Formats: sequence, structure tokens, C-alpha cells
Amino acid sequence: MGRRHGDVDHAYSDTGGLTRMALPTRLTDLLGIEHPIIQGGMAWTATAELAAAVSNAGGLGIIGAGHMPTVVLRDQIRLAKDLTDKPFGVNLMLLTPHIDELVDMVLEEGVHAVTTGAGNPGKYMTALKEHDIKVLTVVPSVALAKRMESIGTDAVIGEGMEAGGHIGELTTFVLTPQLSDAVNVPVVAAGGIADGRGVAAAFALGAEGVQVGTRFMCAEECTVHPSVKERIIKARDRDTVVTGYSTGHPVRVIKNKLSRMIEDLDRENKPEEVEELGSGKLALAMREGDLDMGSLMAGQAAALVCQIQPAATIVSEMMTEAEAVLRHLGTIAR
Ligand code: TUI
Repeated sequence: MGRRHGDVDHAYSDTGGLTRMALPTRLTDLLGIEHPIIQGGMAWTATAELAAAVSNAGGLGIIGAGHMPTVVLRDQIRLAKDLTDKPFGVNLMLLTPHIDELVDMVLEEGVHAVTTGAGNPGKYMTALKEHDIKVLTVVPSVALAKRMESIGTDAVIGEGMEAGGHIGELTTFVLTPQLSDAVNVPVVAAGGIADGRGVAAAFALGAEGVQVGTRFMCAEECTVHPSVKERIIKARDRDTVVTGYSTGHPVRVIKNKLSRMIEDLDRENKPEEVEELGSGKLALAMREGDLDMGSLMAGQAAALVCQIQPAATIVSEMMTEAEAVLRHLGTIAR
């Protein structure tokens, strides 16, 4: 039997009887949250139920807008407001065609924070900030981070290619310290972080917070199809693959029949056919649980996820473990 989160035999899970310390950072101050953990804004996956559960646990819950119609996202924001009094946010996927309309509605509705992905949110920065919405820009590179800082982003989320879904080229391990050197705003590390060791490592690299996606897919409150959660729990180290290079929008998914078909089309350099075949497949996976022909977007950290737990347990376990690791590191230097 493999390791389970919270196992007492794990090197860092013994907190040594010390009372838990918190890890307050500029990020927790900026957002008014207890723990420096942001939940990934996963399309078709990060619904109001999950976002509210993460926020209630002291992290920042995020509703993933993806391609949601504006009225649906509005209802999701209102549902989250019913489910939590704590700060929560919305992820805006900038490739969606009706993004202008989504932004207008978010401004009207009001949320604490917006994370952006898959593009440059420059066009919306002023309006969001004028409405007192904190903006956290997902960046795959140092250049974009600097540009975003110059136009007023409140923090950058450096997403490494270990992450699930649409990714850049750099790994979390090299991107995070470079961002930390390049910008003055808080840096959040994303990609490959699913436990407290990852949180501690991110802090060592200069991050003041983490964004976690794949592990929250296995939260009890996450509304993805149960088969998807089971598949993530079964995932091993080499079970994800990056497909869609030919389209210029590569995505990391758990390998299946669909990913193999897309790899073939990538090799034949047929980007239009990749787009066509991929269309609607994320919903097919996340809503209907089709593990063969659905797009099983998940990060390499799927291999680190071993059970379904309440979001509050995930947050508290990650924090307790991170604190134990950091204390341990403080004792090994001679
Ligand atoms: O956005 C994500 N992850 C996503 S979005 C998504 S939906 C989708 N489905 C099919 C194709 C494309 C998207 C699934 N997963 N993560 C944040 C992220 N942002 N990763 C990489 C980027 C990024 C890439 C380029 C951010 C900015 C950027 O800027 C280019 C520019 O304009 O300079």
C-alpha cells in the first residue's frame, strides 16, 4: 500500500507536538486570507461549491470561468456568495471569445480577486483595479511577469509546465526563483504542487503562495465526475502527456485514447483537426466521466494525489506538512 496524505510514517508529517504556526505572507495580506493557498481556476471543474469550500478553509477559492456563458458564471458567483462570507475569486480564461462580456459582468457582480490565464489581461487591468478587484496574472515567463507588473498586477502566478491544462515551456523549479528576482509583487508558484513539501519548496524558491489545481480536483466538494477523481488517484509518475503542440496551445492531460489520437494529428501537423477533435472534450471528461475520449486535463502532481478528502482537510494537511518541513529544514543546517 502506498503512502497516504497524513500518514504518520511520512518523514515530515510529525509536527513534533508543536502548535501549528501560520505562514502569513504579503499574499495573505493582499487577499485577506488565512493560508497562502490559491485553488486553480479549472474550467468545467472549479465550480462555486469547490471555490466556497476552499475559501471557507482559509485559502482563496476560485471559480473557473473557462467558456461558461455569462449568465452561468453570474449564477456561480451568486452561489459562491451564498456559500461563503470569505474572499473568493474568478479565473478568466482569456482565449474565450466572449471574454469582454464576462469581464463586464464580473465588474458588475464584484468579487475579491480575479486570476487570469491563457493570455495577456492588459486590456482589463485598469477596469478591474478601479472596481477594487485584486488581479493575479498567470504568467509562463519572466517577460510577461515584468509587463504585468508595470501595468499594475497585484501578484503574478508563475505556472510551470508540470501543471495540467494549457501550459508554458518552463518548469516551476526554474520559473519561480526567476520571477522572484524579476518582480517586486508577490509571486505565487503553480504547477506540480500537491502537498506540504511542494509548499515549502515554493517558499524556498521565493514564492509567497502556491496555486494548487489537481489535488483540489479530488476534493469531496469538487463536482467533477467521480471516475475522473478515481483516475487521478490511480495516476502514476508518467501518466500525463502534453498534446496540441501543433496548435500553439499545448495542454497537459492524463494519457488516454483521445490523447493518443491528438498526438498522431500533432505529428502530422494538422492543427485544425486537433482543434476540431478536442472541441467539447473537457466537458465530456469532467461532466460525463468519459475516460477514453474526454480531455483529462490534470497535472503531473496527479501522481501525488492519493485520496478524496474535504477541501478543508487538503488545506490544513498541506499547511501542517509545509510547516513541519520548514521546521525540519531549520534544524538540518550545521
Ligand atoms: O490557462 C491555464 N490553463 C488552462 S486554460 C484551459 S482551457 C483551454 N482549452 C484548450 C486550449 C487552451 C485553453 C485549460 N487550462 N493556465 C494558465 C496559463 N496561462 N498557462 C499558460 C498561460 C499563458 C500563456 C501565454 C499566459 C499568458 C500567455 O501570454 C501570451 C502573451 O500574450 O504574451
